[in-house]
Amino acid sequence: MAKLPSFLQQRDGALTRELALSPAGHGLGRLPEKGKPDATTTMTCGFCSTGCGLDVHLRRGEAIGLSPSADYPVNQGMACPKGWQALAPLRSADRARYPLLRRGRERVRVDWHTAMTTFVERMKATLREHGPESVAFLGTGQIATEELVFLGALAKFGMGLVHGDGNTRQCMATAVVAHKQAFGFDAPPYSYADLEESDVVVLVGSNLCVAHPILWERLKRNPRSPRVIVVDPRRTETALAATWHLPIRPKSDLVLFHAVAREIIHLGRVDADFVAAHTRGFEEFAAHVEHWTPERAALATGLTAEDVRELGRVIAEGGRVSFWWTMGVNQSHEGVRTAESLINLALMTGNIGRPGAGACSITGQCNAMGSRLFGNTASLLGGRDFKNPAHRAEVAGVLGIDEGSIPSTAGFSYHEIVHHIRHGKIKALWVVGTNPAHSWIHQSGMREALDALDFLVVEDMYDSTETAELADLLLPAAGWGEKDGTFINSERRVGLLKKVARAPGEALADFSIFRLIADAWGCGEPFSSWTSPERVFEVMKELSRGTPADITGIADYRAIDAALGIQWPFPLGAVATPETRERRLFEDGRFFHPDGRARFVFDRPRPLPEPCDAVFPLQLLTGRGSAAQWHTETRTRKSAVLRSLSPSELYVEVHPDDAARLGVEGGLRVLVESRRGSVSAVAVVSRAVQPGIVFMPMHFRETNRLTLSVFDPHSKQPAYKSCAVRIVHPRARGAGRGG
Ligand SMILES: Nc1nc2c(c(=O)[nH]1)N[C@H]1C(S)=C(S)[C@@H](COP(=O)(O)OP(=O)(O)OC[C@H]3O[C@@H](n4cnc5c(=O)[nH]c(N)nc54)[C@H](O)[C@@H]3O)O[C@H]1N2
Ligand SMILES: Nc1nc2c(c(=O)[nH]1)N[C@H]1C(S)=C(S)[C@@H](COP(=O)(O)OP(=O)(O)OC[C@H]3O[C@@H](n4cnc5c(=O)[nH]c(N)nc54)[C@H](O)[C@@H]3O)O[C@H]1N2
Ligand code: SF4
Ligand SMILES: [Mo]
Repeated sequence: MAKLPSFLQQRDGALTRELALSPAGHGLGRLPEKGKPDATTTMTCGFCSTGCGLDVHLRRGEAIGLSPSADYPVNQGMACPKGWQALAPLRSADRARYPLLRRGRERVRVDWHTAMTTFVERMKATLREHGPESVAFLGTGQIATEELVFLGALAKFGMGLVHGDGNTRQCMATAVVAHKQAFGFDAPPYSYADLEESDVVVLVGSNLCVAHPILWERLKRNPRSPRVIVVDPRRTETALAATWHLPIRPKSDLVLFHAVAREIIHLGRVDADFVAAHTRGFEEFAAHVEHWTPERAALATGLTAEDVRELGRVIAEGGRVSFWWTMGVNQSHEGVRTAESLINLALMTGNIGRPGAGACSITGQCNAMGSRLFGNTASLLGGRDFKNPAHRAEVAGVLGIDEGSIPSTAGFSYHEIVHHIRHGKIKALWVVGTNPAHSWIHQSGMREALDALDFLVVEDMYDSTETAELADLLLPAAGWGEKDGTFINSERRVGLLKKVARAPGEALADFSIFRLIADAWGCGEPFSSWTSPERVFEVMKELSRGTPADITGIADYRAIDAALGIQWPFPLGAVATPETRERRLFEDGRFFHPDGRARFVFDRPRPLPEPCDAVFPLQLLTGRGSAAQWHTETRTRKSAVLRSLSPSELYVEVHPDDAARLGVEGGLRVLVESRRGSVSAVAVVSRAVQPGIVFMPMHFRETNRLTLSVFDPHSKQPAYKSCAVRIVHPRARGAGRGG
């Protein structure tokens, strides 16, 4: 059996049992014998935010296979390749099995006691020497909500850290700000059933077929033969399957939607009753958009003025219209205003709070919603505001801590943390469940930052990620399937994850790692009752009481299981029935601002931060490459099935006209260069991109060497989807020599 630190044995029976369960041997974690399953349990998929239900088939309590749940309301018997392969990443040779401590160039195995002692001594020494702002953390949208609550509370209220952010900043920050400004709370208003009840579905900057394939399947089940309109500069899989594709010029969405709003006003099709009863700011908005004629929009977007008018007509006369957006909107220098321009269209046409309607931000990671509500980074626990003294008092009351230990600001956002590491203010960083040395924008800046740190702690399932390899201390984490807790999906559904496999070696659930740290730090007192995820779920319920995301009516994990997931809100007294299984918000026309009204929020479009020029004449877009690849591929690369469905090499999509001009043929290895770096990629000549635009998938570590450090000013979200590049033929530079 694994050797346990003595304080751990005394303090935490649950943890002792967990370690005792883990096979302490070397090599692969012990796997259960294959054979006939003797039980089945349902849990939520751990990849994307769709949150499909998977039936995991067990033999003697351990997973031996899975299939999509037929009765789960989200996926109704369907799963994408990642879901089917969800168990495969657990059984991989590069799983982190033991804490590793850097000694010079080597990383040596240490026991948990040494790991915790080192963590505490180094972090405390840094804080003593350089002050409370010198240590920061980066979290994730891919661990259980209970773990996120623990991480955020421990770091900010226990350890006294001021700065911490999540990888959801890369992903959802824009939607969060847009929701708060327009609705008064970070509340995606829809349920997936709305996809099946719309007459017109407008998808903006969303490649649903690749990024949320099961939502695309739900849309295909719509019996109303909806018009599906895709606004995307690329002719994606989704655009090909749509009824109408608008190949917009990148980052011209805001102009387009202002012009569409103007068109609807000129057609006399504003829902004046809804606007008068439930919104504020329409007059100012109408005056603002009057400047954006279809002709001006045509110039900016590359569409025709008739396209712009037609889009206005279709939305005005479409019946039930829903607007869905993802990273093509969020990851922009003006993402928040663009998201709000879509919300404005829904509000002015009364397309919200009724079946098949809505302004719908689709989330990314399995628990991005949990991170937004309970991560304690940009928002105070429960979707509250750090700046609000009443909110601080509420949280202090629930946690039984001193109000003074709650900071009165949210602290630095992700890019500010990176900036202050590079400039010496932040000296130590704790990274949990994210891989910034691959995924962060403008990698040379990130590498400089990681190199400048005195102490880097990485808590991950694998010891081989780009970030883990740089760590001074690696904490081995259990993954999805190896621990209990809840996730919250895009439609606000709380679902369960369960322990159906043993973590390898001495890897521990993040929850247990946070327990160890709390005790070793000497700040465990407020968390002394937090002995299991379900105990923390009780705390989450209290934290949610009275907020728009109130879940005090969810009795316990068993109730979530029985109801097949439960959407928030679910306040005390709510009853789960088949009829309430899929619910949308705002059906009563009341929004979360104190006056109950939604706001029209708008601004002038701003110029592209890095326009193309004679030296860098091509605009680079980045994003998801295939349904089988997940982000930095630490997990999906471990499945032979998923590997066989994915490209093995970095590629760049180039339009045939550009390829001809450059003398580039498909399959040729070229250099793609921006002002920040140069990377080698295989050319794919394709009409999926417009002339002047190239696309590269984010799943290869090289891509972010090219991207530009630009952020939306309101959400601080990185603008991954536009920078200027050039393509250099190998003959010009000798690129690709030797293959
Ligand atoms: N298979 C797979 N699925 C995933 C993920 C994954 O890694 N792999 N990741 C998950 C996560 S965390 C996220 S956030 C989501 C992301 O899901 P999506 O946002 O759908 O995926 P992306 O490919 O990043 O970007 C979507 C589209 O935005 C377009 N776009 C770029 N610039 C613009 C623009 O200026 N205007 C418009 N209108 N469109 C533009 C791109 O051409 C691209 O097709 O996917 C989730 N699902
Ligand atoms: N160029 C470009 N870059 C992008 C994007 C883009 O469109 N273009 N998209 C951005 C977006 S939307 C996102 S969300 C980010 C994603 O960026 P990352 O968050 O960096 O990507 P992942 O590969 O999902 O990293 C998750 C890490 O957590 C680990 N992990 C998984 N489960 C657990 C667990 O239970 N516990 C612990 N401790 N670790 C775990 C995995 O092994 C992995 O190392 O990338 C962003 N980067
Ligand atoms: S669509 Fe998303 S949640 Fe559903 S199986 Fe695929 S990765 Fe999992
Ligand atoms: Mo994301």
